[in-house]
Amino acid sequence: MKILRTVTVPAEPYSFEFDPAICALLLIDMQRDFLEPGGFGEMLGNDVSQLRRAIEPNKKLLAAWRARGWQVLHTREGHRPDLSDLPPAKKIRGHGKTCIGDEGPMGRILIRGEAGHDIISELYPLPSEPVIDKPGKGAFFATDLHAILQNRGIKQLIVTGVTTEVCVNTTIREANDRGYDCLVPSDCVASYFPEFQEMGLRMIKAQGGIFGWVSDSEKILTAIS
Ligand code: TIU
Repeated sequence: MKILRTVTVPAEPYSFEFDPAICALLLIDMQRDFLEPGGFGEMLGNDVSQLRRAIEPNKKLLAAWRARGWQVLHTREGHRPDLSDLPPAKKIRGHGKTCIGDEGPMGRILIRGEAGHDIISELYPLPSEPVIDKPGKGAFFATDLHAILQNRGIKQLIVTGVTTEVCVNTTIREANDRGYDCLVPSDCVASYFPEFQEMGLRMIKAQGGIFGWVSDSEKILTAIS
């Protein structure tokens, strides 16, 4: 498919040009357990305010995408209630007192169907927006995301969500190897750790955009308005 580069976003390492017909907004793991006070993330000792900064910019970008009828997809990290898709190594990693599948502040931790596993109300998916339930950090591993993107003719992704160096970076690397162009608005992704936020973004745009492009939501909103 020929890409009609109709929108140009100032970005690093150079402008990102995209065709809205084949460019989807992909929101990674904006889940209650990662972002809400009292959730699993905070229980592990993380400062959720570091992540919550990304909510408002995501709301604006999502509203703009929806208003134009452009494609939106969401992901959630989590597992089957019987834990059959949870690698034992992932379950015991960290030697925490509470781990995936245990009863947490908002239901069983990272289990599909539980309150904490769901997406925050501010960015809740519309019925028309596919939600990809993923058992890993990358959104392409053990999911139907690639098939859905191919069926919809999507070749370019605006990737937002949490956390920058974990699920966002893993997904962008997977997407890059599958031939997708990825743009990351820096204010729409977040990490519990400021130094990982910075390095997570620098690793994407280094070496001529080794994994993709980095910009911000204001530049995207200006470019599409
Ligand atoms: N979504 C995502 O990044 N999952 C994580 O487990 N992130 C952490 O930073 N722990």
